[in-house]
Amino acid sequence: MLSLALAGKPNAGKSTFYTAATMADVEVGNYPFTTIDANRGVSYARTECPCLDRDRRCDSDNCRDGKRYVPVELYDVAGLVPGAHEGRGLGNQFLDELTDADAILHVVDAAGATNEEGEPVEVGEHDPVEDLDFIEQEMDRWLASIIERNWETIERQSRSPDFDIDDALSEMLTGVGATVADIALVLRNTEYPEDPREWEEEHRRELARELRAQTKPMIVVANKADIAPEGNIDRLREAADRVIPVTADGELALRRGAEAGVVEYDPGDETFDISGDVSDQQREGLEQIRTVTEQWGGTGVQRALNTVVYDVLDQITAYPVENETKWIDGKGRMLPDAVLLDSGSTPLDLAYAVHSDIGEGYLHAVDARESRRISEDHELGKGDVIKIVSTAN
Ligand SMILES: Nc1nc2c(ncn2[C@@H]2O[C@H](COP(=O)(O)OP(=O)(O)OP(=O)(O)O)[C@@H](O)[C@H]2O)c(=O)[nH]1
Ligand SMILES: [Mg+2]
Repeated sequence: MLSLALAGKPNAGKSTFYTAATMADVEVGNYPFTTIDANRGVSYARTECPCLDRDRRCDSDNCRDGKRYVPVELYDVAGLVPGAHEGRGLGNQFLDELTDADAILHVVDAAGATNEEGEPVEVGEHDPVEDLDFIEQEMDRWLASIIERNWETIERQSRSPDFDIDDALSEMLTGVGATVADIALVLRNTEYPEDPREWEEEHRRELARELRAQTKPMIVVANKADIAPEGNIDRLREAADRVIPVTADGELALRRGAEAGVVEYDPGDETFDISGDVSDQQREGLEQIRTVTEQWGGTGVQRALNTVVYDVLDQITAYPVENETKWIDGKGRMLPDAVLLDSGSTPLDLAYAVHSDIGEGYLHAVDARESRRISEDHELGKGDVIKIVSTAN
């Protein structure tokens, strides 16, 4: 499963985002370092279910009337302050948690209602643009320190006559969660001496920077958009690439309202209806959320997740089935599974993603929309429904 991490300053709203996006119960508080241990849970990317092209909707629990929710892992880590790599705040213990993250949602308090350390201040008192860069810097320093720690080993290896710096670096970097392809790219983009004894600190830093940029793509969640002073979001957008205005609190209220049956809302909807009895106070709160959803086309929580999954990580969703005419599995369930794959993936990749046995026993595949066989190296498209024939099924 893809793994997405929420990182950012204390008190920015990471746990609120996490709670809203997973509907898990975790502690939220208006003080720094409410969260100490990482919370891990399942959240979803939203897409259109292929059942919309059929005469009935599918049976999946993850499909609501054609809105298909595809599971991804989400985790919420402790707040990070500048200097964390040298032990400030809760230090860098949580940085280790980011090792297996495929991407990072950097949660920023766009309202400027918390200072550099995450302590509450008046709305607008702190400039959130100042919070943008430090996460990357902290991660770079942390990675550089891991490289530093391994350097003695590399120096020792370099005494061997068949020493190769690229091989040695690759071996070390797979240890911090980078793939072979990532490392090849990083090494191509970095200049460094062949002899490890000639490396300076700056070489290690640059390697760390390239590695982080390649393996930890990031978007900015401009949270607390409901109370952000005018202009803050625009300024964040000028300063960073992918900035999504969000009200995590608003999303949480809508999901809870939907669960209680007083609000009609599915995660990712641009708007909502109040359908049950609510108190005047609740109605007022909901109408306040409406000002955000009207301005930004929703609360932004689902948009942030979708941007990471489909734009940043460039995933497609494919639907394996056993029966290519009815789009069902062996138990008669229609479109039971949705699988995220790197774009450019083939039916064989899908087979392996379903199960390694299915991949190993792969015989051929059928595009169920077209009812025709497709070759092993055929490039799958968004929303493809695929029957895989394997000796293992
Ligand atoms: N106005 C507003 N407040 C929010 C929003 N999201 C979170 N908050 C508030 O911000 C405060 C901090 O929220 P948390 O989710 O605990 O923040 P955190 O980033 O997990 O904080 P640490 O665990 O301390 O690092 C709480 O008082 C939340 O209610 C939002 O969208 N709008
Ligand atoms: Mg928290």
